[in-house]
Amino acid sequence: MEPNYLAGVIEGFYGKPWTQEQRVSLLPRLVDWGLNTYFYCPKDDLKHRAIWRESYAEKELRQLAELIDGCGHHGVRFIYGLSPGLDIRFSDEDERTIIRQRLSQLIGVGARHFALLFDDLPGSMSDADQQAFGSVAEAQCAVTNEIFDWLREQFSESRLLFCPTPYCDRMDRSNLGGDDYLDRIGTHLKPGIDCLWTGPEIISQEISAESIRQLSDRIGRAPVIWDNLHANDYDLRRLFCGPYSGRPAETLRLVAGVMANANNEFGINYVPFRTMGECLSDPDSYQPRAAFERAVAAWMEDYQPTRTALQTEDLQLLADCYYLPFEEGAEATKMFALIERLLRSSSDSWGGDYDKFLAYEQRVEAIFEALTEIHDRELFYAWSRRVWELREEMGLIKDVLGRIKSGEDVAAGLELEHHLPHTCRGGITARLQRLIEMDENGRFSPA
Ligand code: GDL
Repeated sequence: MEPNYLAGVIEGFYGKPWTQEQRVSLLPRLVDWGLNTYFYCPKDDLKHRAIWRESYAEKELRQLAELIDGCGHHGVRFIYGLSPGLDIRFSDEDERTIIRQRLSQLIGVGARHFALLFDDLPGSMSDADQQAFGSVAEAQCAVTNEIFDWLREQFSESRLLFCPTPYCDRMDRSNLGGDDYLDRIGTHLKPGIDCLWTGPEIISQEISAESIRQLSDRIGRAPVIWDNLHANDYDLRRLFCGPYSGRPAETLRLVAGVMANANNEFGINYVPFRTMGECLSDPDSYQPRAAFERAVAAWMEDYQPTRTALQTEDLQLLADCYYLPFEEGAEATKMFALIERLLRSSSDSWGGDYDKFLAYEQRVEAIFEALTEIHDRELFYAWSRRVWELREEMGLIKDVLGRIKSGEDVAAGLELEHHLPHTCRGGITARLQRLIEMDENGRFSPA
């Protein structure tokens, strides 16, 4: 991988940003994993987006300075992202001055690379801006180009990244940002500015080389992939610790970089980042499952026990249960199929499957117990509510299967000793979810 290829991590999710300690601890690992960039743009750092005009207070700035120094020390490129799109007045000169002031504050503590992000916006602008620029794309380009020139006058090597308003094929098809948005970017955005892109979807299962070729023709440059494969801010129940996958070697050669937006839960990103590093270092021979198994084994270093040790195969089962957006890992797939079979068949035909289920149930229970005792409390907290829920469901299934096995008629509904009415699967959101059914293909209908 040549050094200008942006390979790294984006802290770019909605929700609670990582702590300073977590970010600093990430840097040497990035280097170990062959990654070279850390991109700071947490949506809920107020000064990144909601109140983007306000400079950092001294204490906040000191922390960023420490992080930038840390990046310098480890040879990791630091990129600072600003999202002025919610309410910027493109035609107002003062607004550009404010952007320069905001970036200058960071330049003052060592930042050299920046991004202007225009994602997750309505895609329209004021009448005054419409008159001045004619289109959202041209307005965004005018501001970004001006900042680019200003930056390059000071630092000839600075990178400036731009996130378009339609940042995946689906958004482009729905005409977000107006007619010919991406073609206008191709015409008006200065060469040398990088353009971010998430693929066919916001969360893309696959990113084909052909889709990148078509996009590059339109935007007049090779995009940098903003990869949301392991981001989990959109579904509170999930964690993703499956291997980096779905980006063929040819795709990776056609882009100017790949950066992964991450799980909110910092500690859960070990396998995603490590496998991405492995994939980018040698995309032709990369094997996701083998890389995953190696990464899980290495991840055991984070699970130092106080009492009972977690076993590697148990961590792998857990990681299989919280794998990728579009698939469970091998062992979780097997476990689910087993449970489905048991619940949908008569107990006469269960054979040895019931005992296999009981073994899984006990394993989940034991995994939860072992997790509660690890030294790294943040890592335990990252897992705890999800694994608690998994354990609860496994326990509930055990109760139900036990009653079926003893010949009880369960069709009328069971009252279960361990699950008092209204003390599980409760709350307004869960009730709302029950009003709308979702089928296997993710299609919705009223229940
Ligand atoms: C998005 C947001 C990102 C968020 C992700 C997953 C981009 C460019 N922006 O739309 O902040 O974490 O989806 O929900 O991806």
